[in-house]
Amino acid sequence: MFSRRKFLAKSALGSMSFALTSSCEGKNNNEPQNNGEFKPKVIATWGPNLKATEAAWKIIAEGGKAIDAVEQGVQIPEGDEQDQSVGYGGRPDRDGNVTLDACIMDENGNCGSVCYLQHIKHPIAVARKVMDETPHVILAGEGALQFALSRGFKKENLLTEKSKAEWNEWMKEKKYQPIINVENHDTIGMLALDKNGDMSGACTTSGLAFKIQGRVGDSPIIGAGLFIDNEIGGATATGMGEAVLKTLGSFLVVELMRQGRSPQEACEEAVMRIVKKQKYQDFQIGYLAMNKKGETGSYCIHPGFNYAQHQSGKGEIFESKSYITNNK
Ligand code: SD4
Repeated sequence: MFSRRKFLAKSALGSMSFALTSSCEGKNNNEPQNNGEFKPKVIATWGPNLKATEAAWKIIAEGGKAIDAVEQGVQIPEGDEQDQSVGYGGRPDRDGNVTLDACIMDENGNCGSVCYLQHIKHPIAVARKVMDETPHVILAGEGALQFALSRGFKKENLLTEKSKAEWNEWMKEKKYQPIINVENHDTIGMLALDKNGDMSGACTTSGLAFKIQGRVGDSPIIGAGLFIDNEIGGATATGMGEAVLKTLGSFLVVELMRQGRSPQEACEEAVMRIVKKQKYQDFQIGYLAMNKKGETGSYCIHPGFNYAQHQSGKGEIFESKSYITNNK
């Protein structure tokens, strides 16, 4: 299995001093960047998701829409059994059920979400159908499954031998203790800006490993695990979902950008809101944001969070700045 630690890491965060001009009118704030054109760009939480950003990049590079790019891009880790934090092969809850959370949001503020979805390999595709084909935003549990089946999705066993073996091992002690950056923090949150200057995002996860049955995290909750405002930009989160839910982190990051903060400054402030009130020593949070000019920012609590990016046909991995490194 692919270790993110082996990735070449590079800091992309030194040169960001941009302040956004807030737009209060109209649906879009699509000012062309260079020579009247937008530079498409896609970013995603965690370096190993470079394959996912590449798949999304190909779509936007050919003039496709950001919403299609993010939906296709995040399906790469969803379908990869080696990725034990997303989709097929995800680690189960403490009763052995693989339960998936996902959401998607487009440039018009439309969104769709599924939570506690079982037996469906690509929850993001179901979330897209909730957005496109129902009057609702969130479908949960059995209802989400029945909806997926009614739309032609196949019922599958998502618990692989590897994840089952880890669960059996965990059952010996039944001690819930998340391990920062390693055990269970590999949710993919993806943001894409297309040639039209439109932004969309997607977020998908199997949630925290060995969670209590029924637990839903931040990832399928619009404003927590993901938020897009096509006037301003987008943000997504990874890590201990409870901390993100308590602060509605992705919405916060976008609103801070609306007030003039750079993506980097906004991510830092959102992490600080958590650090000030919660026992941050024991868990990781990583935020990733992009504004309408394609400028990015990321920040996390503990060192080790990184993100993948594709732009101008080039894929890169960037290491995020962290609160603990900077302050201790
Ligand atoms: C959750 N935020 O369910 C997710 C977990 C995560 O990588 O980020 N995993 O709380």
